[in-house]
Amino acid sequence: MGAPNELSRVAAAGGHLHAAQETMSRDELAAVQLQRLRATLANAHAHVPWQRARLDAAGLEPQALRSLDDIRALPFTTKADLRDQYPFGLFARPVQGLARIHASSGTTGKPTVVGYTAGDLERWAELMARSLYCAGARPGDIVHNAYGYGLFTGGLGAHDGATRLGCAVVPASGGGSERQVALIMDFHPRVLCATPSYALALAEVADSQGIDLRRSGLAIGLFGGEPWSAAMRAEIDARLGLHATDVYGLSEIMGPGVACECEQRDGLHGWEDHFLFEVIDPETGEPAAEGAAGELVITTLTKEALPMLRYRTRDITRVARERCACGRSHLRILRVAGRSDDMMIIRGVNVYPSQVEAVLVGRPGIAPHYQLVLTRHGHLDRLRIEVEAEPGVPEGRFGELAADVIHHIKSLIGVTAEVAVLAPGAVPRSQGKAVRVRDLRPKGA
Ligand code: DLL
Repeated sequence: MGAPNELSRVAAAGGHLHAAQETMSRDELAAVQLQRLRATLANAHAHVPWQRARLDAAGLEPQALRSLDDIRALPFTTKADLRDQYPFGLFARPVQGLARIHASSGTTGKPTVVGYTAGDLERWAELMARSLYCAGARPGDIVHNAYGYGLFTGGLGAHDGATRLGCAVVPASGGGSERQVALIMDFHPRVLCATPSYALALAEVADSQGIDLRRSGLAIGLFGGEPWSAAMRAEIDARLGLHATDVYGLSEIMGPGVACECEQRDGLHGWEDHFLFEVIDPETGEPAAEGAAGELVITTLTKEALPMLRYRTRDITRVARERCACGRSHLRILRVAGRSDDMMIIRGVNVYPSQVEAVLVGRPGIAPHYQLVLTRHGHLDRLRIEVEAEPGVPEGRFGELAADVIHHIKSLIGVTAEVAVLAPGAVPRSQGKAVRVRDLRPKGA
């Protein structure tokens, strides 16, 4: 098992792909941001009637913008706005001038549609290459890309970034896990890109075939697209023998590569020369106190086709602005705990799925596969946790394991949950983003 050596190799690698941009002083960054914000507002004002109306109503004259804070006069943009303007109403370029269109299906109604000019794709590839490098990938690496290809931005986003960095990409996409494991063992990629839940699904398939992925030569993982806990990271590090790093992004803003961890793994560097980040109190819309948790709001600074102004991500996080030990000056987005949409309220206690995950993963006898089932009884919501026993645990012990999980959920999160320990393989596996919550509560109640 080469994990410790690999870790020191990653730590020793250091360096930055775009050193001038990644290490500039915060004052320089702010100056770049202000100039780009003016250009972005001008682009939106000139080409998107919906944005022009909002900018005019807010009295924001793009070229007269004096400080980054002036943008607070502008109302937020939400997913609903994108849906209302379906499909191309927020585009600042005619569709004929675009190079690519992506869409996310979402759970309700119309998909969210996003467009890119050739220049937007260039910058996305650069930022994803920067992210890969930041995580420890290097030109010449083989990158096994198990993000889904298609309308989802994960596959093509990681693909273009790895190509830009000078890597050889294996465009595996999601699914066909046995074949993926075989390819990983035969090709010896140094880098794996996948959702964290799919990385774990690959480890499980390898285990069931008696294959040890720690011997594959994988050194670095770039995992994102869904929330994952520190406990899940430890599990993935151990089972795949690599250094699992967190990468964040969303299609409305660009796709993967909006932010990425460096070898310190202490928050994700949000690329501030291309995005303006705010953290707000989701209730009031006011800025959260410095360092406090809140909803991440992002404004694009270099997007041509789809300039986004104050987009409410629904992602709950905190940011740190001190310079990181890696030398990068760009702020760090601390692990995204979850989306405000995914927050459950169980007898008055706010709970995110990732908090439950942190309790489950690594618990003796329990496998890291779970789903949360929400039901309503009278006026109260109830939480049922479906989790699997590790292979080899006799069924006679399931009751005792369930009692242990109930106890730890109560003492660590403060909620009472029902727990069902199921046989190995009973929880559906993901090929992309895992479905963590099954909400069986009556709609509209
Ligand atoms: O998931 C883009 C992406 C692909 C990012 C691959 C990273 C890797 P969407 O499908 O639009 O785009 O979903 C975006 O996924 O608002 C978060 O709620 C969640 N998300 C993405 N990355 C992370 C992460 C892609 N590292 C939504 N941690 C976002 C937690 C994440 N949540």
